[in-house]
Amino acid sequence: MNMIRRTFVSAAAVAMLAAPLAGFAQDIKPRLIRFGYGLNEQSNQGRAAKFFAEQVEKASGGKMKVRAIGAAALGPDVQMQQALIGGAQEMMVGSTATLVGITKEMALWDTPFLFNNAKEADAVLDGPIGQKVIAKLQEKGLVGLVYWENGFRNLTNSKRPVTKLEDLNGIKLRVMQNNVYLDSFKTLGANAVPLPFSELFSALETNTVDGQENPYNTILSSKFFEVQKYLSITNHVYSPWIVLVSKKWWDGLSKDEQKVLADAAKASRDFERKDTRDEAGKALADLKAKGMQINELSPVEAGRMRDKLTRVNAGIGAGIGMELWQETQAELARLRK
Ligand code: KDG
Repeated sequence: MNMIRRTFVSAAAVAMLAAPLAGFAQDIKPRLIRFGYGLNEQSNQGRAAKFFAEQVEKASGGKMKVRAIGAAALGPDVQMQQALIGGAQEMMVGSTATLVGITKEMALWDTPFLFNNAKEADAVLDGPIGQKVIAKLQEKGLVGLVYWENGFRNLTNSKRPVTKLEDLNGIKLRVMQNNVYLDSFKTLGANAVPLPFSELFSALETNTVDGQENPYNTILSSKFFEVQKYLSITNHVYSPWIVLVSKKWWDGLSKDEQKVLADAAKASRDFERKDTRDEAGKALADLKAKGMQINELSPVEAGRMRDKLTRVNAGIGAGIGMELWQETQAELARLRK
C-alpha cells in the first residue's frame, strides 16, 4: 500500500508543480532557442540579447532556454534570416536594412533623415506603420516581434575629415548589403562597397575599404577606432534592429510559449533602447579619448548632404508603395505639430 500511496503522492506533486506551466512543453528537457546576433557580447546588441534570454527563462520557469550567440557565429544577418525561414534556427536580431531583399517595405527605415530624433522613431516604429511593415514578414516565413535601436549612423574613415560633400569623393565606403545605402553613398560621391558586418573590421584593417558608417555604440564596441582616424558626425539615418522568429518554429509553439517570447521581446526593447541611449551619450567622449579626430558638418554642409540624399526618396517611395510612403510622411507631420 505504501508504495502505491508514495507513487500517487509524487505524481500529484508533479502535477501541481506542472499546473502553472500547463502551456509549456511537458518534456523534462527545456525548449532550447538559438538567438543569433552580429555584434559582440560586450555591445549594446549583446547586452540586450542576454537580457532577453534572462526574461524568457524567468517567465517560463526554465521551460524555455535562450542561447544568445553573438559575433555572427551563426552567420551574417542574411544567412541567419534564411536559416529562420527554413526552420534551422529559431531566433535572431539584426538590421532591417538587410531584410529588404525579403520584405521590400523594410526599405522605409533606410530613408535618409526620416526621423529627426529617437522620440519620432519610437512612435512610428512601435505604432501602426511599424507594425504594418512587420506584418509583411509573415508571408515570407518570419515573425517580427519588436524593433530595437541600432541608432543614428555617422561616418568614419582613415583618409581625411569629411567636412564637406566633396570630401567623400573617391572614399571606398563600406555600406550594408542594401540598395538604398548603396545608392545614397554613390549619390554623395563615395565608392560604396556592400559587405556583411562580420567582414567589416578586417576590411578596414587591410584598407580594403577606407571607411564605414555606424552609430557611435558600434564604432566603440567593435573597436573601429583602432583602424579609423576620422569620425564625421552626420546622423544621416536612424537605423533600427528587429527581433525575428522563424515562423515555421513559432507556429509550433503553444499560445503561452508565444506570449512568453512576445512579452520578453517588449521588455528587451525598452531595456535595449535605454541602454543604447545611455551608452551613446558617453560613446562620443570615449571615441575622442581613444584618439579619433571628430568633426561635425556645418549646417550648410549638412543641408547640402540632406538635399542630395533626398534624391533617393523617390526610389524608396516607389519601392515600398506610395500609400505606405505617404502614410509615413503624414504621421511624421502629425508628430511634429
Ligand atoms: O548583425 C549586424 C547587424 O546587426 C547590422 O545591423 C550592424 O549596422 C550594422 C551594419 O553596419 O552592418
